[in-house]
Amino acid sequence: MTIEAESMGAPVASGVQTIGISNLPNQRYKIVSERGGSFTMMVCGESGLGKTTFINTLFQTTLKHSDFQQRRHLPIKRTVEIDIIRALLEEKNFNLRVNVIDTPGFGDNVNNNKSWQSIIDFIDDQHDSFMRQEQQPYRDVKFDLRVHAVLYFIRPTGHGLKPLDIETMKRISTRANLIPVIAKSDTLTAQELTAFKLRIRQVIEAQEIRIFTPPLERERESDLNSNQDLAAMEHARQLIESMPFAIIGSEKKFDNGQGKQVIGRRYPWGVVEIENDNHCDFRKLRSLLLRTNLLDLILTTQELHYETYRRLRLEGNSSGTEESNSSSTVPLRAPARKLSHNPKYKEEENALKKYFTDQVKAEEQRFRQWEQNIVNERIRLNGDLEEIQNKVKRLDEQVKSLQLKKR
Ligand SMILES: Nc1nc2c(ncn2[C@@H]2O[C@H](COP(=O)(O)OP(=O)(O)OP(=O)(O)O)[C@@H](O)[C@H]2O)c(=O)[nH]1
Ligand SMILES: [Mg+2]
Repeated sequence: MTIEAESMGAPVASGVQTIGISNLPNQRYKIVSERGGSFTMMVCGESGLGKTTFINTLFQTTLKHSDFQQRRHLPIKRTVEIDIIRALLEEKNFNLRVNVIDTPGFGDNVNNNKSWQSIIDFIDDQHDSFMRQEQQPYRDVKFDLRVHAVLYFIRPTGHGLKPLDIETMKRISTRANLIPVIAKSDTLTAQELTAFKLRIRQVIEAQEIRIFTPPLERERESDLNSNQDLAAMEHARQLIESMPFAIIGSEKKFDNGQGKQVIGRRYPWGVVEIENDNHCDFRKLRSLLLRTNLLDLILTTQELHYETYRRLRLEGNSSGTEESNSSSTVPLRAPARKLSHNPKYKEEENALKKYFTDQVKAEEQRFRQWEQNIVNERIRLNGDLEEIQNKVKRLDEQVKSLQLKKR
């Protein structure tokens, strides 16, 4: 099913629910808007875990008026091919283009070997396409669908992770920001969920799978703003404690028993509310994706995942490593843990960070200058306006005196 929530030129969510993009600290806001304000996420995992439903739920709770509204009444069918859903979130003149990549579920086949291949190929292809565009003499990149976050849906078995989950997550985590989520968490009790989360975290650690973790401290000096920073840190801690996020998806609204219509799932004993933190982690996940860690996700994709891809591709090419002619082939990568312990890599990471901080400072300086120019221009225009108004006044008086003389 394709839902094109974007209507050309027309803001689709103007003035509706505040999702908080414009609340990002100024600097981060600026960088995001400078980079085109585009965010791409992907959902993947076994079939029937509610991936498509989740996308609809996410859009339903952030977009209120759009052609998405009409299309969402279409019945959800099994996803059979990679599907790109676009939406435009607008808030206080800040536009964020959101692309969500829906993927066909895997795991149904007797032989699930390599069922992750199309997902991995998609992620690699986007890096590859970006790299090619960057290599052009005029590097105004037109098409960028690099995946900033991959939500990996885990079946709510209560037991643990399957080898297929582990295999797939490992591959994703070396290429993109991986965010594991527990699907259909309404099917587990609170105790089961807590134990399940713990078990998953243990497996992730034991298998050395690198998952995206909200940074607890801001590394950039300019982000340090005591109170705001403390609150952000506390929020990040809460997010980390909740991982892997337990989510529930639904497109239906029910009365929550207190006369309020809420998106949820109805059971004989009551309604499970999707936007209730006591019922699931949907709000936390949404906040991480579209608000608090939007920039972290975009920047790590650029600085870590894309740069690693680029470096490996270039190294692979120059050393004449045999590659298949498929552009989707990516050189083998070192496991995440090894990467982060490699001093050479660390050096590179630090250099990148420094480069980024310098860029931000330069940008800020440019912005301030620009702001000052605008202020000066306004003062000049106001002066001009006053002069013109005086002229009009004088001419008015002349007309009046001429009219008097005529009489
Ligand atoms: N209990 C429960 N059911 C859900 C939830 N989310 C989706 N479902 C149901 O699960 C079924 C499959 O949902 P889909 O959204 O099509 O799942 P999918 O992961 O996109 O499936 P594929 O496209 O085959 O990969 C539907 O009947 C949904 O109503 C949830 O959070 N809890
Ligand atoms: Mg689907």
